[in-house]
Amino acid sequence: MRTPIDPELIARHNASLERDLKEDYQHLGAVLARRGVDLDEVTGRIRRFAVAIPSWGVGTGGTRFARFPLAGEPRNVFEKLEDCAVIQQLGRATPTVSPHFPWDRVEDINGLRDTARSYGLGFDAVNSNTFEDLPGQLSYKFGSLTHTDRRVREQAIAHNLECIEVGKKLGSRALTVWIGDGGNFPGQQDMTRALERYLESMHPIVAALPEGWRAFIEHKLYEPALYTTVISDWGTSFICASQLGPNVQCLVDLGHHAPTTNIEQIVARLIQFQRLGGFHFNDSKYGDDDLDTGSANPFQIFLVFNELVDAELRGAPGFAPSYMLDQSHNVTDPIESLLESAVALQRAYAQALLVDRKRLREAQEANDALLANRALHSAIESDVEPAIRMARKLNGGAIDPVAVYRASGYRRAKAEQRPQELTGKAGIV
Ligand code: RM4
Ligand code: MN
Ligand code: MN
Repeated sequence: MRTPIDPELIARHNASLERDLKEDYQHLGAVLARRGVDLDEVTGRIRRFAVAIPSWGVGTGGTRFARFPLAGEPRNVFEKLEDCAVIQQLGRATPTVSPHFPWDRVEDINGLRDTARSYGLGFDAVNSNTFEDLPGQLSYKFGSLTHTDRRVREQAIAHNLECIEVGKKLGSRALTVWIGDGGNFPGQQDMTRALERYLESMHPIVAALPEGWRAFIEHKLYEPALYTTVISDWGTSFICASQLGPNVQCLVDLGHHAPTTNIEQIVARLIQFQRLGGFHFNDSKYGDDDLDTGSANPFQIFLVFNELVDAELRGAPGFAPSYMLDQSHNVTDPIESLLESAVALQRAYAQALLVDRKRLREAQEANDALLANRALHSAIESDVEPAIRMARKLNGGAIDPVAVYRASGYRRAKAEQRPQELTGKAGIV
């Protein structure tokens, strides 16, 4: 297997941290044993936790105003895979990549699959893109799957079918459909007819899904359309999934709701009715900010994981969400951000595993709001870092991945090997 970071460097760093880790781990084990929790069991679950890297996330993002490229950032999907391999080699929580087409389009799809394999990587959901124009195509300026012009709808359907074909070759098992369709002015779009056209367009896409595949419908409140958005909320997403078939589920992007929305409640509902397809994890303060997961509001991620762990432990029927990140890194090295984001998810997961669910249930049944709330808070008060570090070490990664990454000089080397062309292009990703 190809290892972009020198394994010797990881081993040396780990050797210098091993003693402290052992002590910290033993201490945490003793603390948790007093509460009846088996630390090794928690560590085992963390070891099996996995989240996909978005291929678009390893490049530097930007805002509507400017993009400040990072020297040595990837210039094509093969270089993106190399960066994803670094993240996986050090962090061991991100064994798959979620590709985006046409951004990642290549002639040799089998070559792409083999390159991923050579790094020990696989592919998660394939993302279609009908929110941008390509030269020589009909324009998506006024929509794609819901466009008033049948020819534009057909073009958008054909693109999704192509994504499925590519995904089959890559070993993916899901298609994520996010459309930017909507309107900027009251009256611009007939809301009912737009949704009818969406369903009509989605039927042939769903019909083309191979056995065992799922389609994920990703909703988003607004942007790029600023007055109406066709798939604006989880209600619309849920209705469409129900209309389209059992293999169509909802994808929750953490940044795609109004600021005060109770996202964990949406998650609970989708689990209850077997429509939770997956996540695009990120963090935000105002809107679809695409900040690093857990960097601004880690409690939100914990509350989502509290629902996920509850479903996992009780074996909720049909519960198999696909975990993916969807972030835009404007001021950090994307590799470092993605490493830290995967850890933030492991932390939320580990903390949710520590919730005393029996005590929580008893408090809920007795309407003891204070004790019920305390059951959640005592879980996040525990320092689970030793469990996360131990899981990473046991999985063959670095105890301190960012320190090893910085010491490796990877980005400096890439800056020489990957000279950039300055495009001056602004953009969200
Ligand atoms: C959208 C949405 C999609 C992603 C694009 C790049 O806001 O989150 O998931 O594919 O951005
Ligand atoms: Mn997303
Ligand atoms: Mn988004």
